Amino acid sequence: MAYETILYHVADGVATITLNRPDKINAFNDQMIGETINAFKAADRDSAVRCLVLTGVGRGFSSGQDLSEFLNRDEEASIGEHLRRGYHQLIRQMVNLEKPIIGAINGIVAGAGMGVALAADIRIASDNAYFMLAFSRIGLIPDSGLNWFLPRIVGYSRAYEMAVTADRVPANQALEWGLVNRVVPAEQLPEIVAAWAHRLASGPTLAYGLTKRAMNRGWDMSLEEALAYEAYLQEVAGRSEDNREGIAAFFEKREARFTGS
Ligand code: LHQ
Repeated sequence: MAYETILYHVADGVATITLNRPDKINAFNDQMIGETINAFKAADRDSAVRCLVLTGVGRGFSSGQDLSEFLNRDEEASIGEHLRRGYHQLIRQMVNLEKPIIGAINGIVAGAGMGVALAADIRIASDNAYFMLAFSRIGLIPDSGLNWFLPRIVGYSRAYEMAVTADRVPANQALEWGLVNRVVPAEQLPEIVAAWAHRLASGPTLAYGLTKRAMNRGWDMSLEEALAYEAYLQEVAGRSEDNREGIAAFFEKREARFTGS
């Protein structure tokens, strides 16, 4: 499929989706939301893909919604409908996709771009990146799942502070708050992310996918429900080739060769 606002590339088990509207710091217009959803669907369907990377071209990951689409909107335009048709599908697609997604945070992250970044499973940020909620500066509330993701990741008070001040949270503070897993020198981001992606794509990816499902569903479960659900999913993992191979490799004192099956 030909994309115009993103780049999509698959190599060595890793699908890389690159937001590509650098003159607007990768602001999401309708086309880019649609193409990003389609790329995630393609990576989901492709059994050769075992790990995904989401990143951006230029000095930002994403500045959020392309505000030019809302500058002179007519009275009938519904932001709620825009969210339901676009961002909600994208966020769901990412969270329900049972393959690890690495957000390679290459710079500025603002507004809905932050919701998309937080829907990734692991975030590795360049040292010049910053996060900014931006919404309150234009009289809006956080959206794109941010009211769900952000307090769970950083705690309510930090999340609320970010929402009402719209202040920038630089990479080092983002690391301290748990918004990102690692901060790396900007020039080394591509190679460090590639090493992470290779590592994950060579792992027991069926188990990685089930882990993602267990942890995401677990947010809304009681302990009893979570115990029952993980026992059920462990039955599935326990019947995998990777489980057999992992145990054999342990006793043969060698590296396991996982296939994700
Ligand atoms: C942009 C944008 C942008 C268009 C930079 N749009 N052009 C959902 C549903 C419906 C409605 C509304 O919202 C939502 C969810 C949301 O995401 S709301 C939040 C939307 N995002 C923002 O409010 C952030 C707007 N951008 C900024 O505040 C700044 O650009 C930041 C702080 C991100 C970066 O500042 P600078 O480094 O100083 O760069 P800049 O402002 O000079 O931007 C570079 C260019 O990119 C510039 O264009 P120009 O033609 O002057 O070079 C900006 O107009 C354009 N751009 N963000 N979201």
